[in-house]
Amino acid sequence: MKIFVYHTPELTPIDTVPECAIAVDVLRATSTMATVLAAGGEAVQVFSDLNQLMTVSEAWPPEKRLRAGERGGAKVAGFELGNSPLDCTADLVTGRRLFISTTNGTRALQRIEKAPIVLAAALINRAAVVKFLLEKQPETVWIVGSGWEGSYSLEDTVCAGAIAHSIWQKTNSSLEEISGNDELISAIALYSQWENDLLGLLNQASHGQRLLRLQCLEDMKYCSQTDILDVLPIQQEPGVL
Ligand code: 3SL
Repeated sequence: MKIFVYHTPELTPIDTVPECAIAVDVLRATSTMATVLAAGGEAVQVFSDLNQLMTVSEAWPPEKRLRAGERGGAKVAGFELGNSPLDCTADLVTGRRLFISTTNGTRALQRIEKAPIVLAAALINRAAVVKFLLEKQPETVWIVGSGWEGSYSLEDTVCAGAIAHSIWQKTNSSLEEISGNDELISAIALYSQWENDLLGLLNQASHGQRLLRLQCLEDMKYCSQTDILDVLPIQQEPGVL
């Protein structure tokens, strides 16, 4: 297995797809998606465009759908939910489809949707993603950070490093065997330095700072945990996990 890390969707090659592509948006889109599916959500359907989300979700009975919209970290007016995983309780989401549009996370998923296997990963479901990769053994894997409007984000890269580090340890591989690019090695180095204080790292991150200004510390504490949800968000059809 060769693992490539891309810090943002824009950095992925345009002329090829890997066997397996993984979108990461620790703060907070992929953490929210994993939470919804673990809590009994029927599916998660992603949109970059808010109007399109409204149109498509209209076709669903109101009691079977939930609409989540986030821009700049804040909930979009008229939507039931923003992008806080802590709002996605089993009571609310069981049996319902989450229609979601966020600033960066949904864009990352759309960028990789043509890969034969598409996953959404966060720190909270890292172990489930690693287990799947070890069983499936895809030849090439991309881990794609969502970043923030085209720029690097620490929290996505540390999650890429957490996934790669676990594969590296569990397979007893050499780094050369699993490394598809230099970014993979720097992601593992970042994770190795911060694995015992991931919340501390999230607090340093620019998007972490933005969320702190929006009073989202509890979300950050939740999203900084590793391996707490045994759930594998996997694409069923383009845009639907
Ligand atoms: O950018 C995104 O997709 C969001 O996850 C950002 S936020 O954490 O909801 O602000």
